[in-house]
Amino acid sequence: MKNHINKFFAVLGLTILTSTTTFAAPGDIIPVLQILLLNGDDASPIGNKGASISLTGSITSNDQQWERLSEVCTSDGNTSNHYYDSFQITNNTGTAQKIEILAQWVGGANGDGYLHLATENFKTSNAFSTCITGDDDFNGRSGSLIPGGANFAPTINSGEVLTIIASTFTGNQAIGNYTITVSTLSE
Ligand SMILES: [Ca+2]
Ligand SMILES: [Ca+2]
Repeated sequence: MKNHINKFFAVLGLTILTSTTTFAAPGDIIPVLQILLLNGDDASPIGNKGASISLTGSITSNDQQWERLSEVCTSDGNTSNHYYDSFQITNNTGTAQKIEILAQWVGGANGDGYLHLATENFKTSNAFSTCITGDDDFNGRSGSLIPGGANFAPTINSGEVLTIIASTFTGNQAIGNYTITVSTLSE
């Protein structure tokens, strides 16, 4: 069984962690969870200049929670009860790129999302030190945009990995589906 799973992972192009290569019986749910976890660790490559990629997800009551920071990465007076998803992007274009990140919160009337960009090693425990910038509202509450307001267009260096955090304005609120578009600026 272990060999079959190893081959399955190999076909998917995923690396198996040594500590997780011991599986039990056929039909075990563990391999499925493992695929999801490993996929989550894969950073999505941004496009070349003028191109964009899309990331989709949903903020649900099953998501992790954090003390959602402000647009300038300071405390927003929140408690640690804001649901969030995180994505990693990377730059394989061979040269530094400026990017724009647009989140569209399409989950209905309660879709007041909040967008942040952080360094590769973002965790809820080091959010203050890894956060780069954020944005609450763009075009009303239906969107968030980095750069937004007085923010700057972030640079992602060649080979660098950054973390995008999709979250909410209000605590304990599952706002549903969203789409995040990461555009590589032409300038
Ligand atoms: Ca989610
Ligand atoms: Ca918002």
